[in-house]
Amino acid sequence: MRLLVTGGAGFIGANFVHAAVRERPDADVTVLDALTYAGSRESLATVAADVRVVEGDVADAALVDRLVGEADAVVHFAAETHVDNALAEPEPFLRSNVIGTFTVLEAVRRHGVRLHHVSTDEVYGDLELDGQDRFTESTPYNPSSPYSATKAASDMLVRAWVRSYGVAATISNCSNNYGPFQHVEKFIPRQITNVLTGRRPKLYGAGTNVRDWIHVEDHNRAVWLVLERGTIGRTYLIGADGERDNLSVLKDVLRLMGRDEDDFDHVPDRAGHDARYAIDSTPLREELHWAPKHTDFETGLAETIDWYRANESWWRSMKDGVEATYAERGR
Ligand code: NAD
Ligand code: TDX
Repeated sequence: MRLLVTGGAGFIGANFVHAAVRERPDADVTVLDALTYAGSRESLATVAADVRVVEGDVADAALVDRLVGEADAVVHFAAETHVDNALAEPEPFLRSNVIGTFTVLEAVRRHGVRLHHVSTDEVYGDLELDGQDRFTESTPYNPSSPYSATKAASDMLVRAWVRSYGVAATISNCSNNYGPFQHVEKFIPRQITNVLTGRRPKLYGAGTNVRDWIHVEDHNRAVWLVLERGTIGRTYLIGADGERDNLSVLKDVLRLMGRDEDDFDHVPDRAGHDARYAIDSTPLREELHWAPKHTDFETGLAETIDWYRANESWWRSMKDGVEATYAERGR
């Protein structure tokens, strides 16, 4: 299978490409990535001989048309992804997430190529903090941030292109990922690298917000299953029953790194901060027989901490700049 992976130099995309090279020798992988601040060739260094990396914008219609024309399937990860950046400057999110997805859709429509669109549970907005309900495929869209609004818009475009033009597409909406190669702007890597650089971890507000954590390898195994066996036009929710509040996750990080559990700073809360995300992934489990392999969060977190310790050269040059930006934003 000739596979075009957009955003393949980012966190989840790079892990997807690593797994494809490792486990799918029949896949011929091309990565299209703009190599923004969030993407790096270093994330693909160990598979550089096995994949073709094209540096370019997913909103570049001529380039996307050519690459899609050479592919049997597209897995579309490319997006601006950080909520705090979206709040500070939403425009790049409109361009990459909305126009970028539109550009991919037009190319797969012209060439009759299969598409899997990777999206987020944040399109559903948030749930009550102490509720028992979870997001399902039929939960109404209710995005809170400029980021999730643009992801919701991109999902709607995919649905419309399936219905109106018969594009062969599927969508997945996954919860919060953790694991290797995640940018140090994101919650878990930020706190790990804060400890490793002698800084104090930073918790937004009271830390009661709940995220539903899933290991990136479990997310990517689900993406493969949906790509190969999913029903065209359907949306699959991906989640591993990993609900935890931010304060608990932060205390886990501190404990696993040998620090006092109170050795962190409270910083001002995020605007519009979503209270709780939780995924009901029953259809994925029952119809596609997916199950997460990383079922113990603390083990996965300890392995992730080990990865950041062992791969300081991957994140070190980004760290000071990221923290300077956070400082400007008072966080
Ligand atoms: P990331 O920010 O680490 O990586 C995004 C990649 O896309 C980067 O390599 C970047 O260079 C590239 N990119 C951005 N704009 C581009 C453009 N215009 N053209 C080409 N490439 C561009 O993000 P991630 O965490 O790996 O997320 C990947 C996808 O998964 C996104 O679509 C995101 O919405 C979705 N998702 C992420 C999570 C999560 O927890 N991280 C959860 C659910 C869904
Ligand atoms: O320093 C921090 N302190 C803190 O308390 C940071 C960076 C975050 N937080 C909180 C905010 C959130 O409640 O931790 C939680 C997780 O924050 P992020 O890592 O920014 O993730 P989130 O906003 O939940 O969105 C992530 O999951 C869904 C990804 O960034 C999205 O791309 C994905 O769609």
